[in-house]
Amino acid sequence: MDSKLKYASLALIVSSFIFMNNSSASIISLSDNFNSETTELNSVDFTNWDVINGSVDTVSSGSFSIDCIGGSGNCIDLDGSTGDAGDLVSKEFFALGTYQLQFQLSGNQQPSGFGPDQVTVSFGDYSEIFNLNNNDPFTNISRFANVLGIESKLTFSHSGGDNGGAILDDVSVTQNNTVPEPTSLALLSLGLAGFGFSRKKKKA
Ligand SMILES: [Ca+2]
Ligand SMILES: [Ca+2]
Ligand SMILES: [Ca+2]
Repeated sequence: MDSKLKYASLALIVSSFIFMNNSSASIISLSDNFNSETTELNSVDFTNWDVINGSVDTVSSGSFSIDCIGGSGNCIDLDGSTGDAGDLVSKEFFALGTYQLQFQLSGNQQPSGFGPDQVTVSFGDYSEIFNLNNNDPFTNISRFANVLGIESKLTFSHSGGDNGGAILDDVSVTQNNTVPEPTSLALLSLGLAGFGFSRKKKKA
């Protein structure tokens, strides 16, 4: 085997390995249904979250006329009981990459008002404002976010503060490794091109 063919074969093997690596299954980075958290007003002690700029409540399904996902367990009222709605921020810093973010969000479920409510969700290059009326049912939101440049936390930020806020449940963040990076594809092409070149030369 001449040196060009050796080089081309090596490039092909290396690039194929990178390609296969990127095809591996997605990784769940965060998954929280809040059901193991303590039910209390103005919660501060969360496993996966910090509360800044105000307060949030951990409510059990059936209390305060709020139904959580599945009709049991707990969910989060993003406007706590201090008259200052909170920011719920992930403790985890997410590394650079592409992620699928999913969560369930409803209106405040209060028959007597306390709405409309506004929640801003931010994660990497993704930011979206949700405006919810009292009786808006849970909606499963699914979005892709790129974390570029620096690590990022996931933030749910509720505006205002009248102690009755949008309700959050079933948050998950999944790292998406299924799409090969352009550099890997370029390497693969380079490997194939080099292999073809060497084969031609050998024939001649
Ligand atoms: Ca729940
Ligand atoms: Ca509240
Ligand atoms: Ca409100």
